[in-house]
Amino acid sequence: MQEIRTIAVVGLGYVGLPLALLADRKGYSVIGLDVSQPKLEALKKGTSYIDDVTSEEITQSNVTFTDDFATVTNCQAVIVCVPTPVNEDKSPDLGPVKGAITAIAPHLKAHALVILESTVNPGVCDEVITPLLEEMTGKKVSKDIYLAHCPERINPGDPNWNVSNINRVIGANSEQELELAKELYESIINADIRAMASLKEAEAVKVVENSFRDINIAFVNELAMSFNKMGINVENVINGAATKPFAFMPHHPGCGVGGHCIPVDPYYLIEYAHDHGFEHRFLRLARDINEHMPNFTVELLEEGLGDTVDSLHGAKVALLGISYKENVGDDRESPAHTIRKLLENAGADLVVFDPYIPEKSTVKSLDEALDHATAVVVATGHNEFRSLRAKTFAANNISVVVDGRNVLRDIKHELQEARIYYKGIGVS
Ligand code: SAJ
Repeated sequence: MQEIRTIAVVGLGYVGLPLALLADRKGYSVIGLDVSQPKLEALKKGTSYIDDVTSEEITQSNVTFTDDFATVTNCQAVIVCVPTPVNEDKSPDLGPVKGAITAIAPHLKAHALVILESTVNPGVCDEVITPLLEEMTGKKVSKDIYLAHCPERINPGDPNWNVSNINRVIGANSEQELELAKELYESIINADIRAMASLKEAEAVKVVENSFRDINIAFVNELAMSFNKMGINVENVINGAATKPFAFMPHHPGCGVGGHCIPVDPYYLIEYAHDHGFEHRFLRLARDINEHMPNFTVELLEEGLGDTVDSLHGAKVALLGISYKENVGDDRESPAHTIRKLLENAGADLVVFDPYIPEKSTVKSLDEALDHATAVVVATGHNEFRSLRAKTFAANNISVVVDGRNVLRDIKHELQEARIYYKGIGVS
């Protein structure tokens, strides 16, 4: 078993770039591979495009950034960190993963270790990647070439948890591959690296942990819609339940579930189980509930605007937030896109503002957005929106506030005193 000195990281996004920089800091010779010229140009200029990575980290690193996949021939390990989205019909899209494996395969040396970090359903390593690698290299996986799965765990915007300190699981189909991969990650990451019994088990861990999050969010979203009818404040109830020191994990309702992980990963499990004769009714129902939340949010706005058939038509609405998550600029699968479409289709006179995504905003500032509007929908809990006060809404003649992230619930009474209609998600 050869010593690992040079590592290639394929895919330099919010997963791969921090990993490449960390491995470099740990003394490995690192090649950062990506097909995106804009990314490579930014990296070569020392400019970060990832919120959690500073430009200084890039300029101080020795990582070689390139699109030349032939450089893989110098590597003892190749870590694949490319996206695993879903298609329009929610079926898994393994295109980027297959593309990455196809690009590296011709250049892999004997006994090179390939590690997949991308989130996939159980079975992808055994049934897709292994045959592709063996066909393209003429080598036998687990014998002449090694394969392991170490699902990524990144929480963008998290000030405490990052690639250097988050526990990981690792799976492989032979002791030798498992040991090699475990040692590599233990030399890079200062956390528990848990060995699973197979590739499939490691794949299953990731889709399970993210499906767990999706169903828990769906649970509180359903509660929010129910409590909205009963006039019960769901956030107070959740926070009350969270005083129980065991067996309760608080989640919070909102206008929808976005991002590259939570709304996507359950479909990988749903599809694979379906192909094996099992229907994940519960996971599908959770997805349906979470995908309905943008509609529920728009219904709250219609109520606030008088709840007539065309109360939205011509309504001057400011949509605050495009990003799927507070204080980051990432709009993948963001529910704000669905809300925007619903409002545009209803003929609302809409402006959109997200301080983290100016290129998709229609106005340049929060002031400009509020100046235009008579109604506001908060779709992302950015700090800039959390600090809004009733007097600001009143000064802009705003009469309706729909709080899609319940981040203004503490000024609910202030708003109501200023005769401003306030509705949160399960908070009224
Ligand atoms: N959301 C809710 N209610 C909640 C929590 C989240 O509506 O109680 C919404 C968010 O607004 C967002 C979406 O769900 O639109 C996803 O939120 P997230 O906090 O799960 O953010 P992500 O997608 O960055 O999730 C990452 C995930 N990390 C990986 O998949 C590697 C996830 O596993 C983590 O659990 C999550 O970070 C985390 O713990 O914050």
